[in-house]
Amino acid sequence: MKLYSIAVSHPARAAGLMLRYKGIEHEIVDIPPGMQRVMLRLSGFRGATVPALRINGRKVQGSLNVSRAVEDLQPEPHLFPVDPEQRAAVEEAERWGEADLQPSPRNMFRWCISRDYELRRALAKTTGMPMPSLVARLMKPVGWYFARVVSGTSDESIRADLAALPEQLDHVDELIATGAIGGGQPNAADFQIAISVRVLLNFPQLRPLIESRPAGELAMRIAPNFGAALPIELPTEWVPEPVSARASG
Ligand SMILES: N[C@@H](CCC(=O)N[C@@H](CS)C(=O)NCC(=O)O)C(=O)O
Repeated sequence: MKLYSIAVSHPARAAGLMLRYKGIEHEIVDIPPGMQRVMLRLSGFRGATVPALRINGRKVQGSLNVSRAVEDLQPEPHLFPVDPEQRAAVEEAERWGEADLQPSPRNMFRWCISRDYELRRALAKTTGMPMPSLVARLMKPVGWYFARVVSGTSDESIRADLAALPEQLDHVDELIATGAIGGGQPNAADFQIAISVRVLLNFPQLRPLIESRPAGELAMRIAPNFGAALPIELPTEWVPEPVSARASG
């Protein structure tokens, strides 16, 4: 089995963690950031995104499809509860995680990458690319393309994503409180949601909003090692205050 990934991709890491949880042997093919469209096409995939999984010749793309494909392949340990009501809650949480939460860190990261040479250099370095300074210069138009054309970000959209973040984190905490996620055995929604929260912990300005919440603890439990803080700088005035600061006025 081959998992096509990008080192900094959170849904790709979620896929890798699910495979590891199931004990399914797999090879990880790490694609350099920005090269995924070309590499995936050359590898026979139709879609442009990671995670992309090749299982005995079958091609599966998208983290929601991956969780189901690996569950079919090897049911134990379960990623989806057997009880229909619990399963529905997990599926709903997973869908929310994929559609609502997952794009936030990606959009913010791409918007910052398109504007910030130092961040592009840091990304090139962490992902082991040769000549990071040159790559950072050459990748400027690529960064712009992903930020503007692929992700459709703008100043307004990033400001709105940041404003929505506290509510999204509240929702993660609620899902933990209701038991849909955060139980003793991780399910598909745990992997989907925790990895997005985990990647947000790598944004130095957002870490204080997250780390003391149940959401932050879950993220560190599911994915203790995922990347490292990168010099991501969001406009300070757009960054929401942590809950404790809001509560004390
Ligand atoms: N929501 C999908 C999308 C994943 C996605 O957008 N992956 C990004 C990396 S985090 C990617 O490969 N993007 C490449 C592109 O849009 O060209 C999933 O959960 O699999």
